[in-house]
Amino acid sequence: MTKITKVVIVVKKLLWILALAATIAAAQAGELQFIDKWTAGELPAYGQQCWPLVAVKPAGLTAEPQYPPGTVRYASFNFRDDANEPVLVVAALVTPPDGQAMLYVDSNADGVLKAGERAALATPERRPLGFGKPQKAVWVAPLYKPRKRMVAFTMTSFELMLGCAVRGYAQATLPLAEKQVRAVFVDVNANMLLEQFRDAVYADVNGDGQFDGATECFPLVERVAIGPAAFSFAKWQPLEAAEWQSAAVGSARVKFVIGSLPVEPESVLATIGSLTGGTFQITALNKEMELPAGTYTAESLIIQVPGCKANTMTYTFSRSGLGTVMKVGGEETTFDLLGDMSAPASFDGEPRPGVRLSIEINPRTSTGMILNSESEGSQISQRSFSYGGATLPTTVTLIGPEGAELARVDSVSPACCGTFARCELTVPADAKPGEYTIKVVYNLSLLGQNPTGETKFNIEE
Ligand SMILES: [Ca+2]
Ligand SMILES: [Ca+2]
Ligand SMILES: [Ca+2]
Repeated sequence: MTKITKVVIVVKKLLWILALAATIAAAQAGELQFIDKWTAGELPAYGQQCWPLVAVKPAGLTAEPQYPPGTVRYASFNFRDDANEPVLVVAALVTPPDGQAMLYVDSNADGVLKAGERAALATPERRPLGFGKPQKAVWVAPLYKPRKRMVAFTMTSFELMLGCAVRGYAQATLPLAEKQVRAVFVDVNANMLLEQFRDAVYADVNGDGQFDGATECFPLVERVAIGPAAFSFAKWQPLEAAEWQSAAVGSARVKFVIGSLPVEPESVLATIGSLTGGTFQITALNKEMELPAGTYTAESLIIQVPGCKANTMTYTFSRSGLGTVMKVGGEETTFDLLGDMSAPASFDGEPRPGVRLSIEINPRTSTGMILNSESEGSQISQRSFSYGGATLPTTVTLIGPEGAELARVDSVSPACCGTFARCELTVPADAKPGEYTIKVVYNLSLLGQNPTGETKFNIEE
C-alpha cells in the first residue's frame, strides 16, 4: 500500500475519532464510550448474524446466574479476532410464562454469565436502523471481545433464531479519476473481519454525499472495480485496520484451456462469472479473448469429447463452492477450467465389521465445480445416465490399518467408460480395530484425468 493511501486512512480515522468524541460528549452520562451510531452517514453500517436458539447449554458456558423463572434457550455467536481466530459469545434468552423475555450476554466472553450481564432493552434511538421488526424487542449489550463494541439483539420472525447486529465499518477515501471519493467498508456478516466474498464496499461514486445501495455498493473481492478505478483487498483483514491498494484497470487478453485434455473436444460451452457481476460464455479453448479486468470464476462447463465405440461423451460440470479464481489484469494469461481434479468420497452407514457402506463420489475440479453428469451420445437428454453404470477402471478400495487392500466395490455393472458416482463396499466381518481408508481412483481418461480421493474412518475396539 502506498504512503498516500496510508496517510488518507490515518487522517480519516482521526476525523472519525473527532466525530466520535463529539457523539460521546453529546451522549447521556454513563453511556459506554464505544457506543456509536448504527449508521455511517446515510448508510446503515452494521453487520448481522443469526444463530439458532437451542435448549442445550453451549459448551464453554461454565457458570450461569439464578435466572428469573421461565424457559431458557441459548445462542452462540461467532466473531473473529485480528488473527482470524474465532471468539464465541454466548447469549441466554429467558422467557417467563407471561411477560417480556430477558437476554443475558456473556459480554466479556469468559464463559461465565453473570446477573450483571443482562442486556438492556433498546430505546427507539438505540435500535439499529432497519434491524428487527418494529414490534419486537431489541436488546443492546456491550461486547469486549474481540473488540469493544455495542451489539444489538432481536428474535427473528419465527422466534427460532436470535439475530445480532454489530456496528462494523471502516471509513476511507478512494481516488477515482481526479477525485477523492468517500467510501465505507462494511462488515456485512458481523464477524469483525473484512473478508472477500462476504463483506461490502460502499463508495460515493457520484459525489452526492449519499451511498446508493443499488449502484454504489460493491461486493468486497480481491479486486473491486469502482467507477474508473480499481482497488485490491487482502483475503481478510481486521476491520479496524482496513487497507487497500490501487489495482490495474481496463481489460486484458486471456485464454481458457483444459491442460489435461488428450484430444480436441467436439464442443465446449463454459460460463465464466465475474465477481463484480455479469457472465461470459466461452465456446472455444486455447483462443485469446478480451475480458474486463476483474476476478472470475468458472460457473459451468459442458464439454463433448470423442468416446469409445465412436460415441460422443458429454461431461457437465457446475459450480459448488469456491475454487481457484481467475484474475484478469494481472500476470495471468491462461486459465485452466478443470485444473487438477480430485474425487472426494463420502459414505453412509456406521463403519463396523460386516457392514455394507454406501459410497458417493463427487469428482471435483480445482476451480470449484463438481461433475454433474456424464452422458453418452450427442444429445444430453437422449441417453443421460447419472454417472453411468459402475465398473473398473474406476476403482474404490478399502485399505486396512496395515495398508493391505481388504475389499473392492461390490456392485459393478459394466459401462463403456467405466465411471460411477455411487457404489457399495462391505467392511470385512473380521475387520480389526484401527484406521481404514476408502481409496478412490476415478476414471476420467477421456478428459485426461484420473482424480483420486481418500476418506478415512476408524473401527473402535
Ligand atoms: Ca461473562
Ligand atoms: Ca466480515
Ligand atoms: Ca452517491
